[in-house]
Amino acid sequence: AKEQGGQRIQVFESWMAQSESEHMRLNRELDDALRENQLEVYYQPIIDIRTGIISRAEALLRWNHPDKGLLAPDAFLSITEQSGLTDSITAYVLEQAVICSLRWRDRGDEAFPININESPASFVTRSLVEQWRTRLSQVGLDESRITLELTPASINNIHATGFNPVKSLGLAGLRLHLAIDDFGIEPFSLLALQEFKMDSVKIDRDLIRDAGQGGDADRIMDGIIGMAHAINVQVVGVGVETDEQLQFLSRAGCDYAQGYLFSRPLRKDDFEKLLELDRQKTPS
Ligand code: G
Ligand code: MN
Repeated sequence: AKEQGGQRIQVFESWMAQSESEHMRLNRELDDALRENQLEVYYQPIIDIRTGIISRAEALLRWNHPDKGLLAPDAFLSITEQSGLTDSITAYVLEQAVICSLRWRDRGDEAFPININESPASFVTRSLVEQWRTRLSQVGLDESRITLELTPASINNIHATGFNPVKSLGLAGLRLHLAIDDFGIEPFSLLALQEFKMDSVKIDRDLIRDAGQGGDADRIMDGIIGMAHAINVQVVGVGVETDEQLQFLSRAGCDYAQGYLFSRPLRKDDFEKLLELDRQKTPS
């Protein structure tokens, strides 16, 4: 924080513990990855619990690393956040999501709703939002079809700087939907639900793990769902792996579920096949 002029907050990231050379090497590799199409966006379905059908997808960035195999963002994003590559990666993820959203129609023949994570797409700068706005209007994609998932840490950061993207950048005007990721396991101000006009919260898989056991986790989730619904915020359960967890979420009135019980994150083509199968189902 001092290096960057002081009077600011800098959240500790794992890359800071790595040596400078390791950091630089990864940066160079990532630069190659972008140019050599080693980056790929996977899609994981998000199911409407009431009807049982796929209603949206989360876009998840993966890096097909030549030596290390398939890498999830945790393994490399904290590095990109510090590099000039961020904007290119952001643009790449958005571009992929836009193409798929336009290609995969929902049941009402509207563009398919897709969630993007804020970490591969740190959008909270004016220029980035402008870039997105331009791109979405160029392709004629209704902005509300793209949802941005923000982490509590990033909401805290935004809060600490006194900067409100909804007000300052007119995100409400842009009509992008916002979701809070990792909800329930990291601290953040509940006021943000209101101030940032969140559309949904995603209950973290650490809480979902104990769902349906009749313990405190159930009561906490009942509370989260009740609170969210009282202010018109929808709830997604993440990391749903068992029927028991799904049954609990259904009873508790949770709106959406995402997890291995339904599907792992899939490559674009595989997701498309899954979607075709799903379309043949009648909503329950
Ligand atoms: O924090 P976020 O919601 O963006 O995390 C999504 C990640 O969670 C993805 O990388 C995905 O592979 C992983 N994931 C998705 N569903 C499940 C699940 O049912 N169990 C576990 N353990 N991980 C999951
Ligand atoms: Mn997410």
